[in-house]
Amino acid sequence: MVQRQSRAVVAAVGQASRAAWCAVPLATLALLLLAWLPFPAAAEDGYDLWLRYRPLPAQRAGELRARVSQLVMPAPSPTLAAARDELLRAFEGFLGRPPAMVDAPTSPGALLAGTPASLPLLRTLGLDLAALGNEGYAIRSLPVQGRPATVIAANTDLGVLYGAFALLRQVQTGASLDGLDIREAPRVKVRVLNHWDNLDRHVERGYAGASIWDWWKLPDYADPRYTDYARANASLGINGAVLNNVNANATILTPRYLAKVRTIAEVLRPYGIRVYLSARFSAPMEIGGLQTADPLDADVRAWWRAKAAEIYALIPDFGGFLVKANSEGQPGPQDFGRTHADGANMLAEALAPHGGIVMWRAFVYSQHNPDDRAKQAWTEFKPLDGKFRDNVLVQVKNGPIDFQPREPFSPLFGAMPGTPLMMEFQITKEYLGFATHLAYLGTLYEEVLQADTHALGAGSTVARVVTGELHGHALSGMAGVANIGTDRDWCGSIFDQANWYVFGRMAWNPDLSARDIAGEWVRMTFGDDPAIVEPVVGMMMESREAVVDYMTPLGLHHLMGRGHHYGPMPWDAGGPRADWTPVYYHRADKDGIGFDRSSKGSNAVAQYALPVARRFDDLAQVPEEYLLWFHHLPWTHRMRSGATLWEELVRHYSRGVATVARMRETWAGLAGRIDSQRHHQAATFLAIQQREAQWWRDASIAYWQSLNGLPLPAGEAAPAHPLEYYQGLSFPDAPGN
Ligand code: GCV
Repeated sequence: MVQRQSRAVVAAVGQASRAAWCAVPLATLALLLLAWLPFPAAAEDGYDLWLRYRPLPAQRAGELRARVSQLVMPAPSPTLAAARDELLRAFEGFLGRPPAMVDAPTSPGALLAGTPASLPLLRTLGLDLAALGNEGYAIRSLPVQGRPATVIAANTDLGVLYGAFALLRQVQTGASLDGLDIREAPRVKVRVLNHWDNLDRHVERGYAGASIWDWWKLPDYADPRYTDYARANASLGINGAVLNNVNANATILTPRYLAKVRTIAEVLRPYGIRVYLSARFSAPMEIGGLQTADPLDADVRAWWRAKAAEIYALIPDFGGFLVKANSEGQPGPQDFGRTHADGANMLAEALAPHGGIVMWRAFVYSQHNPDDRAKQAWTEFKPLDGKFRDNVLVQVKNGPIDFQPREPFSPLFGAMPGTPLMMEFQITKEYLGFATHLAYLGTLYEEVLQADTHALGAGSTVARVVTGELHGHALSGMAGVANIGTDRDWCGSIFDQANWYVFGRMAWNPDLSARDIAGEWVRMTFGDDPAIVEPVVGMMMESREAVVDYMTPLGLHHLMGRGHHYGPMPWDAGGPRADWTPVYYHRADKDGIGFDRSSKGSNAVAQYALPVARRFDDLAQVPEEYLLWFHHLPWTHRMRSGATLWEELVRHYSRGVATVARMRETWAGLAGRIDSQRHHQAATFLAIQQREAQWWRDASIAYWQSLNGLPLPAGEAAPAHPLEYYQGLSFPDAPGN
């Protein structure tokens, strides 16, 4: 909040000068002056996220001032007002004072922003806005009335807001504002955060404090944080928020709570963010007094139609419902002998007259089904392809199990040409070390989005399924399970802000590169000093692979602690469900390790298109990063390196720990270049990560050795403790559970 302080100081100086400023004691003036001076290494708490707008160095400030000396931007709508406020706030931050507001350019260096309706002058400039649609924007450097100017133009107010943030990103990332010719439109229609926030403010799998939705104070009081949340999302193009947990409480659909939801919707609306709710399938019974929630029952259908009408009367731009049904104990249509399509279509029918959509989750598996859990979503949903109404998106997790550090892409992508499939990524790091491990998820998202499903031949990437381009769907979507809470830095750590950021950028354009986005984020978050940018981007780019190495190398998965999912517990065979135990997934014994999903095993490979199925099935072709996901192999299996599987496994564990040690050193070397508060936080968390990476390595190796009795490869250190030590650890306070 350094920026806010300096704005306050500016105001204070202004007031002082209007009064008898000469009467102000010299010491006070000196203090005011000191507070005004930009100190690059001043402590920052991370609240401003990537929208920091800190003062630019003199030369760049001079260049920018010449480019943006005036702002021509009528703002007849709340969205345009939000865009204008953001530009003024940012340029005041960059330059110490905002550009002059004028009705028409009177000197070189004007910035014009608007739609042809809000700023008719734009109509004279010959801009072609046709292809930009409802959310796109153009940013051009061009002469206006004979003077060099910069123009942000769009068909809609929201497009202007997105364009304003895009222009600011240019400044923040050190790009020149000369010769701009940018045209952007999102490739995915519904770009939405999923909050797993309960009504008691506990966040399921949340590691950043409590829910930001303060249900108690709502509807009367809207925390100013909601506006900053909206700004951050709009800066990325995120246009929706599901406010409550998919493990839903029907109470959210009662009038008392809908009034609260309306207040949030009103704050988010100017920023183009629609609110959605997770709907509990049995709500008609729980809050509606009906005897059934059967989706084919006339009374149930009427209840949902009335509920939709009630919601839209309060929130005319309500987005729709997200539903987790018949999964992990949640009620659903199968409780009444109906299919997922029956359930989704009933809700879709209720929402359709109002323009709402249903996001129906395919994260469905049952402990009563003896088949491989990885196969169950495909088995359930593939036969329903083409049976959903056209305002239904089926929301599919990126992999077939559950947000593991690495999974192959879900075989549903590409397998349901008649149904728009929405991607569900997890931003919160349930399985990647919570908020205290640095794991930049851009590389994970990119790996999944660029995977080739071969559904319609080579080049049928998951990204093209998700955008709807592959199978020609107009409706498309990407969801990210939010990592946001009441922590001052929003995400539980500075580096976790990058995961919110990269999700939003890739939801806008799934073909953006993880490295480029990391570069953007670092420049916006820590400044564009190459001595910072290069090493920090380097750390981020290797960080997720490090986590895979020390937690779940070579295709292993689901080895974490029961319930809270903290730390290693590969020996666990207890608990309520076999398909929640690590032993179900690794199947290790004295002879070998891995889940046989090949054609000789569960045949999960057959759920992929033929070229992919063949590659995963064939030991000679399967990428080694998925080896033990698809194959059960002897510990002595020869890897492509010539080492045995056991030797290679141990190497991966050690490599993961070594990478974290290197990241930690790199970060330590940046002390003094990054403000002390954020540097200290990340340094402390990297120390935790190094300790826990070692723990994962040692506990895992100790357990595998207890099964295979093999010696460690030469040069590899023995685990620090015997297996019993690791097995005796317990963490009743681990968060997010
Ligand atoms: C919201 C995993 C998580 C659960 C989560 C579930 C889901 O099982 O551990 O906390 O529940 O996924 O995505 O529905």
